[in-house]
Amino acid sequence: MSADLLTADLFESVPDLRPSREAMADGAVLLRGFARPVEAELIAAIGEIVAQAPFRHMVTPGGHSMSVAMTNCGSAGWVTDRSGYRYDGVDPESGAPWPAMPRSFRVLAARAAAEAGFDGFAPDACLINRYHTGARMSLHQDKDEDDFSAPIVSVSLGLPAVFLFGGLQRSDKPRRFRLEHGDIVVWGGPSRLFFHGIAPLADGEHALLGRQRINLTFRKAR
Ligand code: MD3
Ligand code: FE
Repeated sequence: MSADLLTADLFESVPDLRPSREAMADGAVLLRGFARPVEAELIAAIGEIVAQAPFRHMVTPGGHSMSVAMTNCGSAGWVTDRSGYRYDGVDPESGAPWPAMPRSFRVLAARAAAEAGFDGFAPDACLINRYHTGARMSLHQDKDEDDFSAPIVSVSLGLPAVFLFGGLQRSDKPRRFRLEHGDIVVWGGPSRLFFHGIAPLADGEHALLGRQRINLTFRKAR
């Protein structure tokens, strides 16, 4: 048997680890594995941010504590409390500015956005969400930003999650997508204001992050 045929047989049985692109909706592009080459830098940078601005369970205007723990980096951070949702330049827990957005974050977000057709994406906010087993995010729209013409870029790390992707109306039946470690999604154009959420996180163990999922959400807030 020729060496070529043996090689072909071998690769037939091996999972395909190359990044791939999939359209989820008009303006929404899933870049599978796009963050994998920089996973170690991202995880190290998250550790430095969390040392300055720890994860916390914020309270919604309705008085419920969120199951997802959050922190931010960048010149604007998304916060919620009894008075409402807003972007704030300082961490309300410390009164200090949010940690600066690491260069590795900015470069990755801009590259992913460009890959999806949005050149010149310059996020000023990065919300960092941490999910433990059972944590979820109910269906909502992201509309606290000043400019909806900029996309949102999200990076999934750690345990996989089921992403719920609806439409412009809350009543639109959500489709389900599995988001895995290293996946990036760019949400722009018509999908920018679509309702979306995350189903309760299933328990598991991730080789790099253990029993958690971390999501980075890059926005142009101001
Ligand atoms: C679709 N976070 O922080 S990221 C959020 O995985 C949020 O933690 C989820 O929704 C998470 O607001 C999902 C993906 C995401 C972010 C913004 C979107 C999807 C979006 C805006 C419009 C449409
Ligand atoms: Fe959202």
